[in-house]
Amino acid sequence: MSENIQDKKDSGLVQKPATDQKSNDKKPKFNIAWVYGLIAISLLGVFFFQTDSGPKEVMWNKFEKEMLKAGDVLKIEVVNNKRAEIFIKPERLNKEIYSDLNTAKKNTLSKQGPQYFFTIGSVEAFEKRIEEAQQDFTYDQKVDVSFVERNNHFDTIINWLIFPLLLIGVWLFIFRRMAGPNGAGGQLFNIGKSRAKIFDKETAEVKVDFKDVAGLEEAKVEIMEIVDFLKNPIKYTQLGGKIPKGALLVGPPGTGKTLLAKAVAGEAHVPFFSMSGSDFVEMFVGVGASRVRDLFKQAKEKAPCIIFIDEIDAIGRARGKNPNWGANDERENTLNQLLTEMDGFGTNSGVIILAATNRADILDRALLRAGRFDRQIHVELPDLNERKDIFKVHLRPLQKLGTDVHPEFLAKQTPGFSGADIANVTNEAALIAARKEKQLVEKQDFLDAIDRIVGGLEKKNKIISFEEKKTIAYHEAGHATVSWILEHANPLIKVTIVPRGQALGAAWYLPEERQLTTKEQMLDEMCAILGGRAAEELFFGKISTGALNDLEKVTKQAYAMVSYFGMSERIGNVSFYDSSGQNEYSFGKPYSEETAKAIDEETKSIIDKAYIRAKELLKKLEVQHNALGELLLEKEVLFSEDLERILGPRPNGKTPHSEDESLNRTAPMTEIEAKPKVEKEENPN
Ligand code: NHX
Ligand code: ZN
Repeated sequence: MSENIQDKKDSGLVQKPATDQKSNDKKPKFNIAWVYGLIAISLLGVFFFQTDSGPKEVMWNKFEKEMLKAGDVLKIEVVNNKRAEIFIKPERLNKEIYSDLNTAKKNTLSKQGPQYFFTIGSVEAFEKRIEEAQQDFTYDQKVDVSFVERNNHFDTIINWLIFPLLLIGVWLFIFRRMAGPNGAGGQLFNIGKSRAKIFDKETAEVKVDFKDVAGLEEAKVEIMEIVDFLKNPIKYTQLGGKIPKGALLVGPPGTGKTLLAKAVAGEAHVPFFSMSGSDFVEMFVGVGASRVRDLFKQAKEKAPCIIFIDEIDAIGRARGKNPNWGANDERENTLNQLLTEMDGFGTNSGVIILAATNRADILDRALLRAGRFDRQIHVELPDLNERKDIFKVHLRPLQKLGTDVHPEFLAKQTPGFSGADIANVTNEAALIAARKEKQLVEKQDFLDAIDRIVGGLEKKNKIISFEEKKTIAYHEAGHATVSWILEHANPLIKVTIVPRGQALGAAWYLPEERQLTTKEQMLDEMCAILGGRAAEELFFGKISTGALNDLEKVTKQAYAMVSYFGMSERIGNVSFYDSSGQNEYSFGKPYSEETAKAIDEETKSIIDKAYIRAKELLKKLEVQHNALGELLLEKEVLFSEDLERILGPRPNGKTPHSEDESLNRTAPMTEIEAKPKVEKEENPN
């Protein structure tokens, strides 16, 4: 019996995975009410029947003295040799002693009786007692005693119906509870089922279409083709072409891979199974593979359709070379099953698999070979124009925008931002404007939002001593000075000594958007980064831990120059970069000890040279640098205008404000108005 019910439930789940979630949300509630109702009704019934209906129990003595000897008894029926039921003569019922029979019974039931009963030990003893009690009675007065066999319907019902029903109810209740979406048992019962969410015509949850995807023009073209494959496959197959099985969306986080997939779902009007790679993974062995199987089974039933696996790297990571490494066995089984399933159906079966990852390089090669994820669609960080479009999309929901907000300007201010970052910027800007009790979201709010997202929260109340403050100011002034006069360094927008995130101060650059970086650009950049520590050393004679982030950046860059980009003469045009990612499990380095030493030395030499250069530049510009540092201490934020005033125009003329009229800001910004309290307290003079 239990198996049947479970089977039914399971098959229901198989057929309707999409509504699974919803129905499970509602059903248990219904069930709880139902079961509770059942219990309540049966309890009530028991209570009602046993107390209100049927005869009242009476003690032998009372019966003998007050009823039998008084001649009130009409007859006695012994039921099943257990229970003696007493029928009182109707005409005697209005006697005082019968007034405890309740009124309802006096009127109807009790007229016929039995009104009383008592339980007898044995038939023999009962007969003897009755006989003794009626000793003095005449023959006519003697009471009839009849024996009846009676099936107690009530007991029968209780025994055969209500208790099993109750049991089933309780059992069902527990079962549902366990199988529900939150119950531990739910996972147990459905462990091998795929966790895919399905979106199709009935579930109008996906409202994204290609119109909502800004930027990503090339990716859209590619993916639209896939939609077309599904919509009219004949167009492609009649020429003998085969419809591809899958496409891999590759790109950094936040660039809209999932959005693109959702747009496909919204556009294709075919069922769309969505699932994350990590959904396959469970601690039980074989579950991942079973889920893959189930997913494909469901998909094939609904073909044509799309399967979308987000974060496929969770299962698609390259399999280890050494099979005894263990630990990853389960993941490998899942991957193997996926590979098999992708090969298992014919090319034209109408199931197209989309997968998204931000690390295509670590995926197993077998997954990427022709016939599986044939095509890779690269979803890159948006460029200037794409960011502009994305801003336009995200500015739409903002109700009131200041007249000074232009998508072009915002796009220029956000190099390297992903679509998700831009969404974050617009949202943050609206929140900042609301915090300032403004009626409009203005340019300044957007700039503050960008700063916040890049640098983290401003910490104006951080306790910083004057000595530290000065070190920070000179450090930042060092960055500013060096980057200003170096031809290839990134243009500086502003420097600040307002703590933000984990940084105590920062120099803000607006990196040029370029595809290639020359050696000169790298060297100049490193020089500018080292300008901070150089200034500390030169003008304080002390260096601090503050340069940690700077040194980290520089070291990585120098190391990359030597070992990846072939930019050191001693190492030569050699690169140890591994774009295939296939050597992840081999620990040793792909070069000899001597080369390792040479790389280290070259890296150090590059950094040393850049540092010396930075120091020389700063020595030459000591006056300007110190002026900058003092001004920074005073104003806390300096913009490129201030820098130009002190340092003169930049050598290549590339200053952000001269390039872009709209970047001219009306200093001072809010930061200056609210100076940290600490400074005043600690330095009253
Ligand atoms: C800290 N951060 O964590 C402070 C808050 C010149 C003042 N101690 O280069 O902010 O000092 O141009 C353990 C030990 C980060 C953890 C030392 C984490 C040092 C940023 C570096 C400004 N701007 N550096 C910069 C900065 C810092 C850091 C650490 C740590 C500096 C500098 C961090
Ligand atoms: Zn620094």
